[in-house]
Amino acid sequence: MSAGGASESRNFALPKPAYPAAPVPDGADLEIEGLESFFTPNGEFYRIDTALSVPRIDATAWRLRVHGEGVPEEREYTFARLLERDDLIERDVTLACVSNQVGGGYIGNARWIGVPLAALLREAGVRPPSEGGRADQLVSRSHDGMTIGTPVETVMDGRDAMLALGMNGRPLPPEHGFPVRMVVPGLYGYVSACKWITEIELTTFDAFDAYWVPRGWSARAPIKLQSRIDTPRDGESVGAGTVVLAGVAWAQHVGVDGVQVRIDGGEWRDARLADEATEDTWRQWVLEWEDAEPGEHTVSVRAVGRDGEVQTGREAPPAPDGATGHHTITVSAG
Ligand SMILES: Nc1nc2c(c(=O)[nH]1)N[C@H]1C(S)=C(S)[C@@H](COP(=O)(O)O)O[C@H]1N2
Ligand SMILES: [Mo]
Repeated sequence: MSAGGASESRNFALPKPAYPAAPVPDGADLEIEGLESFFTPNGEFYRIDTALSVPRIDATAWRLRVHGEGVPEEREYTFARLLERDDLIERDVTLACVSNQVGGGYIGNARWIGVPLAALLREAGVRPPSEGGRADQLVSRSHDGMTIGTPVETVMDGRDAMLALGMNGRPLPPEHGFPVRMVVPGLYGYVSACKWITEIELTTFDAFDAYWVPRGWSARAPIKLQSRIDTPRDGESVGAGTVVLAGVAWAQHVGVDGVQVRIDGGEWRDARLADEATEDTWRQWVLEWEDAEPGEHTVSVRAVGRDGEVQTGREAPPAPDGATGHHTITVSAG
């Protein structure tokens, strides 16, 4: 970036990451009409904010404080100091909201550039509980007063938890947390993805409840194995004969190893999976349903995780820790 006030606005060049993302295989995006694209454009990415208006932050005045249990001396970082680090990572990560209904759109995939959070915490003296650290909760505070609690062990277990500075090749849009937000693969946004972050406090889950916890949501919330049918749409009329069924499945930080589709309560059939980008990203799937008879049909989908988990059909609402059940649609053929 150039000196002075360039970062007040979002008109600065993102730094080159020391560790670029692995190339996405051509076959990761099936490019089927009606199927959401592998990368979600910034302008279409879902938004969840409690703030009534989007915070506008002057990046030159922005500071990040890191303090608390196990941090011998409080640290303070400027935006310029984060940008000039030599350990920036670039990673593709699919973010998901705990309040997403089965089949819903509160999920998106982006290419993020950021500071590896575990490295920054280690510099500050933090050790995870497995290495004797007493703080088991990292509390992020934002410019707009949000608090988000994340397990210290999780952000330091080797996954690509980061303080993101860039989203899909651009500085973070104001709506998505400019100048800096957190991203942790595998955890729902309300327990990981603090936007407009200004403070990280090391504490314990016993000592502090983050914003959503007294409001009925779990303090710890890994993303649940889920899948969605994107096309056809629920209630759509399709021609009889061959119908292309396609959608996405996700199991962040585990990986998706299978997707199965069931028509009219019959046998589960294996869908074809798109190539995998990383285990932290969603995976597209497609099934050509060749013998669609005229009339009404139901179509359901389920995913299989790399750990062998088969997505449950048991229906649960989003609260307290994420919806479950099979996305099921009705289509009429003929
Ligand atoms: N400051 C702040 N950070 C926040 C939130 C918020 O309301 N305020 N919402 C959280 C929730 S619930 C989710 S799912 C993600 C959504 O990020 P996005 O709006 O960029 O998609 O941000 C998280 N970070
Ligand atoms: Mo969320």
